[in-house]
Parts: sequence; C-alpha cells; structure tokens
Amino acid sequence: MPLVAAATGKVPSRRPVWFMRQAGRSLPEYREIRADRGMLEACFDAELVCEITMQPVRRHDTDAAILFSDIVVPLRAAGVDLDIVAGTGPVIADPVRTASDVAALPRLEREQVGAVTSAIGMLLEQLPPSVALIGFAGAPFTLASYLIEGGPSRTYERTKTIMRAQPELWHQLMGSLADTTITFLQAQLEAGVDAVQLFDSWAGALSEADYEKYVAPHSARVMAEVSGYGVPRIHFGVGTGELLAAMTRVGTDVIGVDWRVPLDVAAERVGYGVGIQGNLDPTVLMAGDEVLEQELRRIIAEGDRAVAAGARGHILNLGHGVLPTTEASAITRAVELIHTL
Ligand code: 1CP
Repeated sequence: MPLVAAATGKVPSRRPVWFMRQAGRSLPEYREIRADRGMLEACFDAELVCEITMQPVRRHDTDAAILFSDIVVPLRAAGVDLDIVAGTGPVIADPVRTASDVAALPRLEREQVGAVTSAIGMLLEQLPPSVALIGFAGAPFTLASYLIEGGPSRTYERTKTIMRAQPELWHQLMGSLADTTITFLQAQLEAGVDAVQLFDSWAGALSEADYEKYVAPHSARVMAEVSGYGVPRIHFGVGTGELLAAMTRVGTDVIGVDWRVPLDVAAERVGYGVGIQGNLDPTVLMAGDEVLEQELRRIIAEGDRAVAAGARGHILNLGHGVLPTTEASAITRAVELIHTL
C-alpha cells in the first residue's frame, strides 16, 4: 500500500494521494444516492457507507479510501441529540455549557458503532489490496467546540471562555470526549482499517501555549491509546502552521499540513522523523489544468525536499476538504498528474 509505505518510511510504488472529503457533493453519484436521505441516516447505514466510501476510489483511482462518516457520528451514536444540517454542518440541540451538562454527556460504547464497523468489514472485501482504508475521529478540542458553541463558529468564544475560566470543567469535558474518541478509533482499528486520522480541524484557533495547556494532554492520550495497532496515525488541523511541532509531539506518524506552510518548511518545523501530508489549496482544483499542474509540481518538489532532508515520506492531499462546487473531473486529473509527474 503506497500510503502505508510513505507513512512508515518505506519507498512507495507511487506517490500516494487521497483527498479529505473526497466522497461528497463533488460527485454526481454521491448527490444521487444522498438525494432522499439525511447525512446522519447515511452514516448509520453500513451498505450506504460502504458504497459512498468506494465512489471516489472507483472514479479517481486514489490510493486511499476514507470512511464515509462524520466527526459527530460517535456523539450521535452515544445518544447526543444533534443533526447535520445541509449547508451548515453539525447542530447540537442542547449545547454543553454547565457542570451538569458535562456530567450528563454520555460516553460512547463500542456496540453503538456497529454500523461503522460492519461497513469497514464490507470495504475490506471490496477495496483493491493497494488501496488503504483510513478510519478517523474528531479530536477532543474540535468536538468540544461543536458541543459548546452548539454548531459551527468563527470565534469559539464560549469554548475559549470555559477553557480559561473553568479549567477543571474544561478538562473533565475533554477527558470525556477523549474517551469517546479512543473508543471510536479502537473500534475502527479492530475492524481492520489501515490508517487513522485524528481531525483537530479547529485547533488552529489557539495559541501554542493554550494548545499545550488545554488540548495536548488529551490528544496525547488519544494517540497513545491507538498506538499499539501497528497502523499509522495522521494528525491534521487547519491553520495550524504555528502548532505543527506541538501537534507532532502529542504522538503521530504523519502530520497534516494546510496550504499556508510549504511542506519542506513544515518538515523542518516538526524536526523531521514523521511523514508529511498535504498541501494543495482546494481552490486550485477550480483554476484550470495549467495552474493545477504548476501547483502540483511545486508541492511535489517541496515534498521531495522534505523527504530528502529527513521526513519519513510524503502523502499528497489537499490542505483542507474538497469544496462541494469542485468539478469531479479536476480531482481525477489531479490524481493522474500526481501519479505521473
Ligand atoms: O471523503 C469523505 O468521505 C469524507 C467524510 C467526512 C469527513 C472526514 C465527512 C462527511 N465529514 C468529515 C469530518 C468532519 N466533519 C470534520 C473534519 C474534517 C474537516 O475539517 O473538514 C469536520 C470539522 C466536520 C464537521 C462538519 N460536518 C462540517 C463543517 C462545519 C463547520 O464547522 O464549518 C460539515 C459541513 C459537516 C457535514 C458533512 N460531513 C461530511 C459531509 C459529506 C458533509 C456535508 C453534509 C451533506 O452533504 O449534507
């Protein structure tokens, strides 16, 4: 598997590529299958999860499939009243803001994600042997931000206020979310995924000092609890250029990098020794063939420089998820270019 080779310091048979949010609205076959079903309904239907996960692999020839799910799926499975609203994202019916809210927050039990583990079983039978299946979970901070704010946020003001003004309550909430994340990732690992990615998408809202104090211990516990499976761990967040070293120190095999930091600079920031993943700006997929090729050549050269200087390997990806208005053909073209350049 080229992705596992690049993540573990072996020479891959080709440069591995996959795209965050590669399944989803950029694909006509996804829009069709989702037309009459809610997002969460789809996430708890093992056959649909399997089919939607396979779609981008069939169409684009990516080197990995990422399980079709969402970071709030384990919370929903545990009994939290939430929905994924089209055009918005996760919306929490009763946001978690007081000590009694935190005490009442349920922790995930393994049996509650049976649909996800069944889907993994089906996928392992269908995927070509060279294609890695990536499981994932949201990191405690990013999950906490949705639970506290009640939905997407730009400022995270309630989250950061609880974090600083009620640190004991904050650590209790983060500990509970870490337990759920560990259970969700371990269920996926035991079902047979080939790699796991921890999404701390919104950690970039924090200073390095706050990240170290309020977030790192919990993410470190998650990473430690999923380290014994012989499966590479990937750690990713958006706008985390200043946190790359701290996010690597919590324990990871591959660090995800967005488009703001060149890959060779990122590899130096983390002190080498881990794989690097990234970092095409998703909007480049809208700028036409010539720009796409030029940007991919630059990223490949920076990735090669990072590896020559001591990074374990380069996994090509976007710096964040595929935007829904992206033409599917641009994604296919990007994969072709990456495999041939
Ligand atoms: O390729 C794939 O199949 C990807 C599957 C996937 C993943 C990895 C989905 C499906 N969600 C996620 C993770 C996820 N969900 C993250 C981490 C990755 C990232 O940073 O993009 C986050 C932050 C969420 C939360 C979320 N869910 C948002 C963002 C809201 C915000 O705060 O801005 C949104 C829009 C969703 C809904 C969602 N999740 C996935 C899809 C396809 C959708 C769109 C829903 C729909 O089609 O109705």
